[in-house]
Amino acid sequence: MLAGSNMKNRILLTLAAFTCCSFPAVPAPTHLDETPAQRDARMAWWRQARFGMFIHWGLYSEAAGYWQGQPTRGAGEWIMNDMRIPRSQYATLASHFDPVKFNADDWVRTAKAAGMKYLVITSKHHDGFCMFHTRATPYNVVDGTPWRKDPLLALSKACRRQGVKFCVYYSIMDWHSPDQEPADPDPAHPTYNPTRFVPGKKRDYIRYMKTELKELITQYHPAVLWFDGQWMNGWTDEDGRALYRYLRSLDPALIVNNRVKGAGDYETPEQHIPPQGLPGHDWETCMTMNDTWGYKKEDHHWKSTQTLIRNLVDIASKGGNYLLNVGPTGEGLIPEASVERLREIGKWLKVNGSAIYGTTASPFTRQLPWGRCTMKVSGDATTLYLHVFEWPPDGRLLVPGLMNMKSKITSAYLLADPLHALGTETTADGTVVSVPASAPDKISSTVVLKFKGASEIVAAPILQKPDGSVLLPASEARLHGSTLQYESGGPLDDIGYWTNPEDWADWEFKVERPGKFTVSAVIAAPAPASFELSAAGQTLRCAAPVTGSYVTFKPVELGVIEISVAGRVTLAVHPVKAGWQPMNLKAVKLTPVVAGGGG
Ligand code: FHN
Repeated sequence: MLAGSNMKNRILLTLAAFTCCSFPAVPAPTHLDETPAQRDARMAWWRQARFGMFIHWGLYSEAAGYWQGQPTRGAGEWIMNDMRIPRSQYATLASHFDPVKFNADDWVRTAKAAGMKYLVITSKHHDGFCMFHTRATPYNVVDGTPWRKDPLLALSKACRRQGVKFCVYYSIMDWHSPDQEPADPDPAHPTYNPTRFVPGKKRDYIRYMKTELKELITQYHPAVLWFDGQWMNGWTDEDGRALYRYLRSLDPALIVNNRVKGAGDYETPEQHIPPQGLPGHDWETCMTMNDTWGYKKEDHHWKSTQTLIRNLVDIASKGGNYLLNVGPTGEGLIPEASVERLREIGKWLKVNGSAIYGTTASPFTRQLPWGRCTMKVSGDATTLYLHVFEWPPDGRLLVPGLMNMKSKITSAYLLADPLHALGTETTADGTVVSVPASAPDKISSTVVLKFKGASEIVAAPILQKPDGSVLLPASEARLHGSTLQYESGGPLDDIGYWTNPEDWADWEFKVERPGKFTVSAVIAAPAPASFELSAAGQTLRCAAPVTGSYVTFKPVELGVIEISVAGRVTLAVHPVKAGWQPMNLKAVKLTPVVAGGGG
């Protein structure tokens, strides 16, 4: 519970009363008279889980990104649409689908070893092919392929055996259904997306869909129904709410995502992490490990294990779940590059999992200069998990703004070395934890801070990172003027609407290690714009990079400034009024100039 106090900028965070995950007044529109407590109980395992495996597997996996020898430019699972493949030709893939190397227990073992607590697999993607034995259509993996096996049945049993929650994805949009057709048919190039209902056929399709969903719920018992394709023409919020009520009537414990439309239990940002999280909502970021959901044999653009682990930490620090995708091959194998990364993530979670599972969002409103924070509260005992990406070279890990903790801290230690107590002290800027010279883990090391009772977290100044740099993000800027505003939501995380050249922005930060700094910025500008950047009595005249749009951001080096005295510094950005054109500003960064070296 947050209680205002009489001191400016001081937020008395009574953590003891801060119960995990009970969000006030934002129950999903369940229409089932579910109380917040009942909803919390239903969501409890999902909130505890924090990390799941997404699996996109279907006929498109057999195509592997190629059709008649030509590569598709889009995602693997969109090949039918993007290569404009007529339904009858696409369906011939079924006659080759024979994933003899598929082993459900192996897939579940891979997910479990990675530390994933649930698994969401495509039961029917937009292409309409059903990866389970449905009575509603013969266009399914048992009746329609030489393989004649039901992978979802095998996976649901393997998940139950191994203690992983089994969940299914289902696309409302269906490029194969006779009840749907391309919304704007182009006889020359029959792309399917988006579809619309064939006039008079919507009820038939909904009946078909409910038949399949009832089969999935009653025979495969998914814990989550993950809808998609809700953007097709003619599917309405009310249709989504009616479907949500129907599904929850079949299984009151079922969790449904927001893409059923008009209802749903959690938000589903895709391929990005909301910069501020989605406070007051349950949410899950879904993300590919390369650039495609469904398998493409040529897509080797794999994210590093460091990126994937830090994404998991960042998401958990904002109170979300991470649904990380694998795209198995037509033979039924998860690509080795995915397996390698999952194995490494699993090793990291073996040591650091308690700092992820069942945690809630960071209590700090400002991003920490060295990494992220997750939290657990139990009664009047609070545990902060400090996820350190950038290890302090001087062995002093400052937690900015965490004040008056001396008498409250009951223990401080590394998760990797819990028997070795770490010293703590309170300074004018916050609590300092004395840590060893080297980090236990180069990707992210967890420092545990346990304390009893309320803590005081004050809005601390932005501080130098361990490497001496200073990051000034849009979210921390002070905005001055009539139209300027911070934009967030989706991948947006910038200062925008800079239409008035009288408007300006500044940041206050604290420098403990003075010196020369190369100043850079990340800017999006459709037209030329000039601005002045001033700090420590110096002014740089700068030109924004013309990036072609307000959402195409590029880094640009602006010059060098010298901060010769330690202490608080204000950096301001003012438009040059003559010829001003709006630009969007994501961040400004100061990087120490290395003596005799580059910036
Ligand atoms: O079009 C689909 C896409 O193929 C994939 O399934 C993703 C996963 O969330 N959802 C849709 C795009 O938003």
